[in-house]
Amino acid sequence: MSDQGWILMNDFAGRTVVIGSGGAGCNTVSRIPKTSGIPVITINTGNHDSVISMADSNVDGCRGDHDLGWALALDYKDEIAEALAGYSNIIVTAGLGGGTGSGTIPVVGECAKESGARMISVVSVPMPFETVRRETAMRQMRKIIQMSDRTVLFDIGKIPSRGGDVLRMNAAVSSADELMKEAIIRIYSMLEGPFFSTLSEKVYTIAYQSSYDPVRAAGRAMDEYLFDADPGYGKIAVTSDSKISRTDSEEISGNISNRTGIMPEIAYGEHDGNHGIMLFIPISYRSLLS
Ligand SMILES: Nc1nc2c(ncn2[C@@H]2O[C@H](COP(=O)(O)OP(=O)(O)OP(=O)(O)O)[C@@H](O)[C@H]2O)c(=O)[nH]1
Ligand SMILES: [Mg+2]
Repeated sequence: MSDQGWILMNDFAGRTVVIGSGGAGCNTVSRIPKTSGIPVITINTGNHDSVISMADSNVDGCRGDHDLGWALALDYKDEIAEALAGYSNIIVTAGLGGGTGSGTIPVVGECAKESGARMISVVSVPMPFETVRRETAMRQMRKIIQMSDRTVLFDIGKIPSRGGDVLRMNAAVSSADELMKEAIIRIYSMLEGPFFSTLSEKVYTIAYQSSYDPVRAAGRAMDEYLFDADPGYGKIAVTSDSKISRTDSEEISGNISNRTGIMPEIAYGEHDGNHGIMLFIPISYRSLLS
């Protein structure tokens, strides 16, 4: 690695924290292995064994009222700011459509702005049959996109199963948690390493496939956009948790650029064996904001 690479890594290493807020956010971050060494802060309303527990233990959530979640988070802003102090990168995750998670992110965003940290939001929108929550989530999402330096969006209703069918609620939710956790770990390692330039656009969706054959995994991941992604827009980032040979890497780049006209950036890990290939695909967020 070049000298410059080391300087970048030294500048950023240990500077990233992950926040899970609300029921969905806390569930997602609980999947991050303790052995990863990733610092995690949980925020919830009432007694939920979270690091920051807003309101009394007899209160059980904000019942979908994000104004209440926001007002509570403002009351706890000092605690939140203290927990975030010293970090330059904040990855915050929540399921939109509820009260606590959706209400907290803007306050986390204010704390980030005040301390000069950047905020990456990893958020999901509810299933289509959760009609009201989904509409609320779409409105909340616009604000979150505007406040965040980068946003990664998951549409729980579009999470495909292995066989290609749409998943039932419980399976879709736990699948979303797993994918979001995976994305958080990848973003964490990008932020701690010299790769942040890879996420150059503002809004992303992700697609994920795992296989012993990285070329096949990348090909199949292209069929799994989890939001209305537009692969013809901006950059595509590919990460793998394992080593990829130069030949495989060239084949993946070739396949993706043939299909989208975009030459992807590939960042891969150090492990041997099974390849978990994740594609970060930019969304033309202007259409989401209109
Ligand atoms: N990924 C994931 N999503 C969930 C889970 N539970 C619920 N959701 C989704 O996330 C949305 C928000 O739900 P919660 O996370 O429970 O809401 P909250 O932030 O705790 O807000 P309040 O309970 O209203 O204070 C729901 O509409 C669901 O679509 C979960 O365990 N994991
Ligand atoms: Mg809740």
